[in-house]
Amino acid sequence: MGGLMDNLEEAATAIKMHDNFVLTTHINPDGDALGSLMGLGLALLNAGKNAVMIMPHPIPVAFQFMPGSRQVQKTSDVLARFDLGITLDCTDITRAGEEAQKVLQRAGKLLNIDHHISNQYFGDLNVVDPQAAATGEIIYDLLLKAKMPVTSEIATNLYTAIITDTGSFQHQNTTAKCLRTAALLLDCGAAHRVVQQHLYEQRSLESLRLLARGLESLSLNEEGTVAWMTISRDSLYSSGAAVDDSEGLIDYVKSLKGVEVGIVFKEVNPSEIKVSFRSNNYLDVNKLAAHFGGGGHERAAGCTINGELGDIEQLVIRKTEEQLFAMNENSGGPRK
Ligand SMILES: [Mn+2]
Repeated sequence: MGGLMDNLEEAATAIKMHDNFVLTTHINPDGDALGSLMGLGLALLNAGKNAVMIMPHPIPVAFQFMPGSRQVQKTSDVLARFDLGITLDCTDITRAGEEAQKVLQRAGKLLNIDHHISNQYFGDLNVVDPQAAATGEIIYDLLLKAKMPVTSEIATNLYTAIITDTGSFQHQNTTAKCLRTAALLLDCGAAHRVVQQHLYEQRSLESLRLLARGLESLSLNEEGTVAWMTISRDSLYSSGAAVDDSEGLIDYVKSLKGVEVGIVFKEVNPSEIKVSFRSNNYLDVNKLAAHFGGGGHERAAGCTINGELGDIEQLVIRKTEEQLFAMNENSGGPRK
């Protein structure tokens, strides 16, 4: 097994020794998923290796500015065998999607690089650091360890990874180390303004209309500790927005004064509700989401539940209040 640093060393050795890689990340990718994928992918390509980056769906438009996004191939088009498969930001192998799973299982060895506390250690080699703010932060350390140059393109990818997973350095996972890594990435030529512009200044009118609908639905429990927002099929329709446009709405929910847990209920399909959780100070929402078959981090997690929107809202809010109450009982009052 070995410690985390041993595993980083071993991963660096594996990367130097092999020449034929396939890399992927989780479905519904975020900035960290794609930044880690393309950050590591480009580094391997720059080193003259064969590195195939695969995803089951096209890169979301919002992330197409990221260097290397046009080199990512459709998973179903890739039939070759590889020496080393690498998953990035995936808690378990199913997160990569069914097709990618087949490609990865054909590879000689599997390297799992992630920072989720709920990671399942499914690789032959696992580099899992829950202290890392983003998987991209681990990739930076790995490139350093493998003595592979961090070009401005790679830096922009890894910087995007850190920016998105820390909510622009607002979340609790913003450590001194993560800020130092971000600073080093700027030294390497990461395009700070380009990243900010593409991530936060390209909103569509539809997505802002969806925000308005979402804010209208904002509710608060009696104690004022749990707030939630509901994105129904109707609100998606009437705003003309896509499900992707609801990304980031949860930050508004948890910004409400006095709230410990923010929840967003999204009716992604009829009777299929995606639930996102954020906590501000003390509730472990990874545990809360795990109760419903999901997971993530202590302060940010999610799950998908099948059933009627209204029923699921009630169920989840009751469970959230229960866990909050249990914590407050144990500590003799709300922790600050
Ligand atoms: Mn991540």
